[in-house]
Amino acid sequence: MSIQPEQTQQAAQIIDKSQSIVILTGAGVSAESGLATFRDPEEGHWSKYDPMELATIHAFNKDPELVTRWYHWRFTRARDVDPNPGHHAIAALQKHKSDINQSLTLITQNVDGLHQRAGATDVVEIHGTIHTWRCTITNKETPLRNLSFEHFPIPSEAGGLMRPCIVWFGETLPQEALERSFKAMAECDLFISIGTSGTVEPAASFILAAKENGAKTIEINRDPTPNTGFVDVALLGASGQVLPQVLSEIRIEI
Ligand code: BV8
Repeated sequence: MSIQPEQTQQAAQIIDKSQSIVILTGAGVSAESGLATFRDPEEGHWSKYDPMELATIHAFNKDPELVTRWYHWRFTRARDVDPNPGHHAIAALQKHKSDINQSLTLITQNVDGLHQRAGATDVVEIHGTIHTWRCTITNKETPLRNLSFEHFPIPSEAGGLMRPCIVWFGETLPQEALERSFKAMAECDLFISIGTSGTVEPAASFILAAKENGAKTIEINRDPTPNTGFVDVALLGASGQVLPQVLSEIRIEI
C-alpha cells in the first residue's frame, strides 16, 4: 500500500506547525543502514538465537561468553555501517527546530549510536548503548573502544566481568532517561513514532501518554503496528525514504 501524497503533505504541515516535538525511534530506523531489527529474522550465525532470549541478565549469567560474543558482533556491525537518510533527516529536523527556538527531543530504543553519528544531539538512549560497558562488580563504565576482545567474556579489573550498558529485558530503564522522556512527553504538541513495532514497554506506551496529553501523533513504519489505528497520520513505508520526502515538503534539506 503506497503512501498518498496528501498524507505526506499532512504530516509535513503538522510537523511544521508543531513547537515541541518528541520523536521515538526503534530498530526500523537503522534497518536501511544494514542492521537487523529485533523481529525480522537475522541472517547467518546468529539466526539461530532469539534476541529476546539473549538480551537478558539470565542469559548473560548462564553463558557470559555467548552473550559477550553476540554484543561484540552487534558492536562491530554498528561500527561498520553508516547512518542512513532517515537518521540524517531526523538530525536535520532537530537542528531546524532548534534554529527557530523550538524543541525536538529524540528518544531512541536503539543502542547503535547511529543517530549521534548523523548529528543528532542530546539523544535519550532509553535502552542504553552498546558503546559503553561496565564492571559487574563496581559498575565502573568503560568505552568499548578501550576494551580488548582477547577473551570472551571480558574480565574486569575488579575480578568480575564487563557487560554492555544496555537495558536488558526485566531490567529497569535509566532513571535520568525516563525522567527526560516523561517531561518531554508531558510538554510536546507532536509525538512521532518511527521504526518501532510498539511491543516493548514502557516505550510502547509513550505515544499513548502523549496523545492523552493532547499531542498530535504521527507514525512512520514499514508495517502496521498496534498504534497505527489511532495515530493522526500513519505513513507506511521505509523511514529512509519517507522522512526525506516529508521534510522536502517543508523545504528542510538534509
Ligand atoms: C522494564 C536493549 C520494569 C537490548 C531492549 C516480565 C518481566 C520483566 C519485564 C516484563 C515482563 N513482561 C513484560 C515486561 C516488560 C518488558 C517488555 O516490554 N517485554 C515485551 C517484549 C513484552 N520490558 C522490559 O523488561 C523493560 N524493563 O519493564 O522494567 C520491570 C522490571 C522488572 C519486572 C517488571 C518490570 C526493558 C525493555 C528494554 C529491553 N531492551 N533493547 C539490545 O538492544 O540488545 S528492547 C529491544 O526491543 C530494542 O531496544 C528494540 O529497539 C526494542 C523494541 O523493538 P523495536 O525497536 O520496535 O524493533 P522491532 O524489531 O520490534 O520492530 C522494528 C519495526 O521497524 C517493525 O515494526 C518494522 O516494521 C519496522 N521497520 C523495519 N524496517 C523499517 C521499519 N520501519 C521503517 N523503516 C524501515 N526501513
